[in-house]
Amino acid sequence: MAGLTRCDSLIHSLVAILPLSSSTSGPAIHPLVEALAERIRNCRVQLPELTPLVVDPELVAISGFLDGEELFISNELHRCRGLRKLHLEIASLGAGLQILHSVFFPDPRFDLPIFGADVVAGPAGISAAIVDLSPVGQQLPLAILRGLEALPIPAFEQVRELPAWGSIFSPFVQFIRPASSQEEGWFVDLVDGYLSALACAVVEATPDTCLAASTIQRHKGQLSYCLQQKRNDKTRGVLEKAFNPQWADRYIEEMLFDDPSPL
Ligand code: BLA
Repeated sequence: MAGLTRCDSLIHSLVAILPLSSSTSGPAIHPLVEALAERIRNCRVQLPELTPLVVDPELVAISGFLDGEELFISNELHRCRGLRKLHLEIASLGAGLQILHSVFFPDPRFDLPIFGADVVAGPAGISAAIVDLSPVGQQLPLAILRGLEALPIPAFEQVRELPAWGSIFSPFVQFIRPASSQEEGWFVDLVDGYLSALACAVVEATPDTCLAASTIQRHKGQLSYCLQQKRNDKTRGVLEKAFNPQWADRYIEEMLFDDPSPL
């Protein structure tokens, strides 16, 4: 993240960099985005040895105007025992677009999957809600598998088809367009279930050494997850339009899907 300390190219389109939280600035947050963020925070706080990650203050809250429309991105970053980076981002970009993005990246020494959730709310409502615990090896760790198998999957009306780069997700991925506020509530509960399964595994997990074959394989798996996520043209498209291509590139490489440190 150090590379983002000098975001000169980013700032040209921004008129203000304000150290404010999203709840005190910017447009009203969509109820699903708000509820999901709260749920993720509640799960996060229960993780062992949780500590905030030091982030460039310019990247904690990014605010400005583009063509008269308010832009706002807020980032919360932590680490805990077993997870190298817990990222929760809420963004409002342009006319009525709100995004909740959250990824928990494991420390490759631990046999843990990657938690990912993304919610995209447009003027016509939520268009995408996705959650997964994605494997970084051949398959999910057994404890995670058992935890997810035990979770009832709600009968969402509109299940969406994954894009080609979505081969990184597990068979338990849920990608839906919620059809009602009831379904939105189901989705929040589902994310809670995925996070609870992860939290149990985090508490139980013990690290392998840096040089263990299992660590090396999981490191490779995480690199490949990041690479595939960067193939999502929709994320890049929004950020490029709101800021500029260079800024979008650095933000994606260094904030959203930064590679794990070399072993
Ligand atoms: C789709 N992501 C999208 C869409 C937008 C964004 C605008 C299109 C909405 C739609 O298809 O209905 C934008 N997402 C963003 C932006 C950020 C973001 C700007 O997170 C961050 C600032 N995306 C993720 C993660 C997952 C993910 C962690 O970041 C999954 C765990 C998935 N987003 C995802 C998928 C799609 C999507 C699968 C649909 C892509 C498609 O259909 O082509």
